[in-house]
Amino acid sequence: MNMEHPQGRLVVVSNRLPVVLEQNAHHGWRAKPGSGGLVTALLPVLRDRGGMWIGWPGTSVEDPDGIKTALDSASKDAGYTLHSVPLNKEEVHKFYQGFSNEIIWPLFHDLQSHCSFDPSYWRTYIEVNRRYAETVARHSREHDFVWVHDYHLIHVASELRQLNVHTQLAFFLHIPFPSLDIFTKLPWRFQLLRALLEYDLVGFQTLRDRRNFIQCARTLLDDVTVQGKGQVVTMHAGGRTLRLGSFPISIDYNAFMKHAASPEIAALASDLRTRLPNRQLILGVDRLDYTKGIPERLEAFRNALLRYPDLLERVRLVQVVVPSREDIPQYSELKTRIERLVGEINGQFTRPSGWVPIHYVFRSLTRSELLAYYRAAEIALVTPLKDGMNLVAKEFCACSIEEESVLILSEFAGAAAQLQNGALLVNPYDRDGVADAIYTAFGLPPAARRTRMRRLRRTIREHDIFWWVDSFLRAAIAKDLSAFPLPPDYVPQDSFTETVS
Ligand code: GDG
Repeated sequence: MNMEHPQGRLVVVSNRLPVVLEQNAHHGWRAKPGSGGLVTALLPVLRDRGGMWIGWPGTSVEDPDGIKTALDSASKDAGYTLHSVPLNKEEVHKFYQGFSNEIIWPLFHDLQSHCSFDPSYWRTYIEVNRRYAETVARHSREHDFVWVHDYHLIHVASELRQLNVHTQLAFFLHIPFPSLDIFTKLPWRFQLLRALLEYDLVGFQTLRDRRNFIQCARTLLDDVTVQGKGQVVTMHAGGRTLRLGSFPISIDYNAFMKHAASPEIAALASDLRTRLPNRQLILGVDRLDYTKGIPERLEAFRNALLRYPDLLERVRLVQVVVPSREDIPQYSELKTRIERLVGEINGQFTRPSGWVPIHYVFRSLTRSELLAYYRAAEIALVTPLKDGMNLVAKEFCACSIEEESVLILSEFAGAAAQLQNGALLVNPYDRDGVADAIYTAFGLPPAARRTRMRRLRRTIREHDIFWWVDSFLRAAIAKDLSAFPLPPDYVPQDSFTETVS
């Protein structure tokens, strides 16, 4: 057990439980423990000192006994306890789709025109956050360390304090924190800001997110002071003292690397490559989401084909779009827009030789298929309009076993702060700039590719998901914050390169 971590049990709270629930006509509900990066990283801590995970099981079907039995049995396999917070259909609509995904998600990604500021969403958000807090209060004890995740649950600490829970509470925001001008558009800006102050530690993905938060607090609240300037600082505000840190989330680098190097993935990747003789594979992998900049990327790709005819028949863009949040109207409109653009571009450039510039996949890939694409691709095009971090960029590098591929990365992905020394950084709105980067990547000699990719892989290997969990937990209790200097390769995203085309 790491003595530099908080010593009580770990209580993880997230919107969704890390399980997949299935209903079977004969055996009722079954819950399969999840296998995402966060679970993998937290598992050793949860098993070491005991702990639990609290969240919504992902179904609005009301069968509390059936679901509890399934979660109890999954808990035995998982090595930690799963507790569910049931949500009915209206709560899913107003708390999850509404306040979380039609207000905070677009606003925090700088897209206030996508927000629907319905006051009833706010009321349900508070009620549901209260329910999560009650579940935490029911199951936790005095010295537990409660770690709440993400924008769905900002209010949990505030509710817990009202329930007289005084254990250590920490929060990590997986998405960006917006600048003052954008944050102040939120009708509930004071409430949300004060709610964050109720935690003892608040973690952001990047220094820029933390700086935005501090600026909002300084402007909206009285008597705010901040001490320190490293990865973790101390803030005094609203009569409370808390720590604020920048913890860029990461991946299980070794697991990705080893799986990508396996004979299974090597064979799948080589199969993909033989279907593209003499061509470079450019890969885009994104959830269906307007923050990911998919139409902008397709336009930039079209621009590249128009401006650089050398690329014709020499590249293929594989764009994987994973279905997500299709119940929200803007997401189904986005799907239609992407499909229209793919059709247009393919119609415009397809050659009699059989070359089709874009291969479009609209489904979730298996992990093996995804890794085969990562390993086979020469270029990854990761161009979100704004992203908390972007794990696809890191996974692609980890799987680039031959180290001969190129990452083109948006300046507005949190990952750019760590990866700018090896990636080709672009402004995703700049169609000429992205087209130039595609052409540069296409022509980059193997030695230059290797130098860049090695730098990227080293950074990700040294700052993997286990480093992330460890630094977060240590930041919660460290006596001396000078033990958290900024990593040397971690540069705030304050400088932008002028591209002249
Ligand atoms: C949020 C923040 C932040 C994708 N397609 C398939 C698939 N994936 C997996 C990837 C990756 C994950 O989904 C996507 O993670 P991202 O980080 O890229 O993006 P969000 O889903 O928006 O995540 C983001 C993250 O939280 C963590 O803090 O980085 O900024 O928005 O792991 O591998 N997995 C499979 N098939 C697919 O087709 N199996």
